[in-house]
Amino acid sequence: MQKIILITGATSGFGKAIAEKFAAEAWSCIITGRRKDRLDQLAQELKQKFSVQVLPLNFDVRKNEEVTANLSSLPAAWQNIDVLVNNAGLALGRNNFNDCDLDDWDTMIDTNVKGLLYVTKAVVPYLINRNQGHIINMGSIAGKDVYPMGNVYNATKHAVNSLSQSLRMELLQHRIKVTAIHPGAADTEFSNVRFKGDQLKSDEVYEGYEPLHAKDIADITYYCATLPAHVCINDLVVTCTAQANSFLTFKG
Ligand code: NDP
Ligand code: 8X3
Repeated sequence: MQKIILITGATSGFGKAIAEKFAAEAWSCIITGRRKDRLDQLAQELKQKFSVQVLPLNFDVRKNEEVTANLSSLPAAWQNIDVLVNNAGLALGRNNFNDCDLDDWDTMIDTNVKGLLYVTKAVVPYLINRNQGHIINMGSIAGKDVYPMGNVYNATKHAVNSLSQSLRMELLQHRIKVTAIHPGAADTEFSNVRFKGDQLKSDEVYEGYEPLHAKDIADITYYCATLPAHVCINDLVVTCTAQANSFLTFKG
């Protein structure tokens, strides 16, 4: 019986690398995201390269009706989910409080917090049914401390940190593991999205040091997901060697 992983936000960055890593290890993958062309292409690639089962589900995590329509009545063969990775998320803008855009705040809160909740609510019944499972939430170093002009993004990742702790306590009785991974700066499409396509601004974030790469987070996620049943990494902060915390990176 192949193990099954569900990864939100698999169309780029960490999510895509996690799908590739688990598929390479013969896991069946449910991959999700809004960009259908990328999702379908990744599904094709994983099937061809690794001969695994892939179920691409195209929805927006901010819309609970889309989340439930896609996840609440999965085909029977896909209901035995072993690992859920709540990865979909984003930052928008990096401005002083007074200069921030209200729509950006709404989008970050709706995606990073409410989206994670909607997906988890839809998937948890499958895990409870089997009295086993593992939820891995993608937090951030920004959810462990804060940095100037990170205001609402920081707050959403603090919420992920807090929800991970609550879920861990409340799902203990069902033998469900909850891990929160909190990465520092990584060179995915994250900064391009944050700066709304301004590639120069995005590139500046990673100048002068080697950041984390998506593959690093994929390997760490795989390690967390494949520990023995009695072992759980609850909380894991990981940065590149040049980064001490969310506001101090040595660019030398
Ligand atoms: P990317 O921009 O490369 O990937 C983000 C993924 O999230 C995409 O697949 C995107 O898919 C998906 N996504 C965004 N909004 C939605 C939505 N409304 N509905 C469904 N899917 C959505 O960034 P990363 O890989 O870096 O980010 C992944 C996670 O890691 C995020 O939660 C981010 O906050 C976190 N993180 C990133 C760090 C970094 O420095 N890169 C460091 C710490 C944490 P699509 O657009 O197709 O919907
Ligand atoms: C992404 C890392 O430091 O840019 O969560 O917020 S940071």
